[in-house]
Amino acid sequence: ASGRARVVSTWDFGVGANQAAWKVLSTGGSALDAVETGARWAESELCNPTVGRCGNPDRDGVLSLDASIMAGDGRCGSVAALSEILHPVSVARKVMEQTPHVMLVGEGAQQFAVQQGFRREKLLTPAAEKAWREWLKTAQYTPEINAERRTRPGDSSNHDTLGILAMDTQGQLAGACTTSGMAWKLHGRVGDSPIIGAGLYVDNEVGAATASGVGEEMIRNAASFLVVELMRQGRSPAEACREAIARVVRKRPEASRTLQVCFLAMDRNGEVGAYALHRGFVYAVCDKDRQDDLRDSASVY
Ligand code: SD4
Repeated sequence: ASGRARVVSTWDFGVGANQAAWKVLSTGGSALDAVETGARWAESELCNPTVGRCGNPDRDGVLSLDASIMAGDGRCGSVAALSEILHPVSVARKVMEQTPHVMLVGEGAQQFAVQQGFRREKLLTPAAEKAWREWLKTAQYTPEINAERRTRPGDSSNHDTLGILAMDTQGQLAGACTTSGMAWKLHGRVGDSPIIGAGLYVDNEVGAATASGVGEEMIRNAASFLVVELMRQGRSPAEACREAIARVVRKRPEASRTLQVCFLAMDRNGEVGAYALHRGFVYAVCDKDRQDDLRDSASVY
């Protein structure tokens, strides 16, 4: 029954997120439930410095989380700068389903989460707090390329978000994105992950895209929307990601040498593609034939 169902996720930890999502897809569940389940796995089980409860805090020592969720029919919800709530992606889904809005931020998002029954809890780990105190000694904000692959929880790594895209047995698409954002960011900084069209975009007519890396570049280029629109014009997922990366480079050639930007896309036929600025971006693909497929993305540098 799992037929054409497929789920793809950013980075090597995407394998775990996909496996959680696959339990939903393989039993006939919806793409929307699948991506939420995969993102929840990353938020609570992963414990890395860039997603969920073990994330590194901002410059002021506050762990603030961003997440979004989108269905292929255009329904979407997101939260930004949300603190002390374990599952931002589920709050994003509540914003989508229980409010007339798309996005809630900061204290208002937290207030809404508590009203919806989410528990407020301290999420900053001792390791993350220690890393922050260490960082304070120099207080230099220098995002690293491919942080996740080189570091362990609590290290001073900077980015690597979970972006997850799924197609269910009915051919419906959905996506989600969840992150603690850039470590040591200014308090109040919002990245691309909760911004529909930047860190995530899904359209049943075409396909879905998500992003990881330095979010400012994705916002500047409305990047995930761009990838989906390029697929609409006939590009394959890989070509669309490559062209969007080229746009990022064109706009900021110098910055592009030191920042990582990664795109992952899946079209409505289940074809998957990716492209990154720098080497080292990997993504996980999962369907009825293989549940632990990890692929290397091509890159400019
Ligand atoms: C952000 N895009 O907040 C996120 C961070 C990230 O891989 O993706 N890291 O800018």
